[in-house]
Amino acid sequence: MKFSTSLAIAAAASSASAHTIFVSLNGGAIGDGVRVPSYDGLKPSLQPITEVTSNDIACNGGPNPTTATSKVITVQAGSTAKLTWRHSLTSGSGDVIDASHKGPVMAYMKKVSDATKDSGVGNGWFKIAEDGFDGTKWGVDRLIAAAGVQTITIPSCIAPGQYLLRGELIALHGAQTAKGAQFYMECAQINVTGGSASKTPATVSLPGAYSANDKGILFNLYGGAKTYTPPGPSVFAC
Ligand SMILES: *[C@@H]1O[C@H](CO)[C@@H](O)[C@H](O)[C@H]1NC(C)=O
Ligand SMILES: [Cu+2]
Repeated sequence: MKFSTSLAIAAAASSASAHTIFVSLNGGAIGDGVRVPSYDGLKPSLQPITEVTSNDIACNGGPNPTTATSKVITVQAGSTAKLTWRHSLTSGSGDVIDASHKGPVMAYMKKVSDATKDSGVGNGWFKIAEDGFDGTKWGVDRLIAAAGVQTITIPSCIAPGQYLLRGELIALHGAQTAKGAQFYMECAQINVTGGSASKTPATVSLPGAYSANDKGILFNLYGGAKTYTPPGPSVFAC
């Protein structure tokens, strides 16, 4: 009895602190061109964003003040980009996120005039990648198996110039109750070179694209569902 109680407390404590951060892009240094929280994510523990109507849903902030970075990372249109996720700013590749935190892993972009200054809040966002659920494994399972590296493709047909690149992971372990889904996101500052500008993506607003009752947000992870539709727009394709 005592033993199972302490186990339950340990499990609750580990899940409370078992969050995640998109810490770096394309093997760069942590926080170099990526707006990461200004503390290690452990003390105090990162707060997941749970309010989809909050401005913090765009590029984090609010309960997790982020550190500004003057770097803008050059990324070739049509190339592969690698977003590295870690439990905290000091975690190694074996500590990505608690395995209980199942859910989709996604990426969005937004064209901006100055990536170092734009808050990301408002219209202009389009989704470029989405890894949801294949009936067996979740995007988070694949992210852990890939040592925290989310691999996406920067569309070849967008206009060159500066963008915010927003990596997002939604943990659904508590999503069966309203506002129980946990949103983790950071924004990278990128300069896309070589885009053909032959297509203009339809865009959505953040906040705005999500509502608390979306099927992919108010979702029972333990209900035996074989399919899952992540929230937000469909993925932009060239
Ligand atoms: C973005 O790339 C273009 C084309 O190479 C370059 O002219 C511009 O200075 C770059 N801007 C930034 C902020 O890196
Ligand atoms: Cu967590």
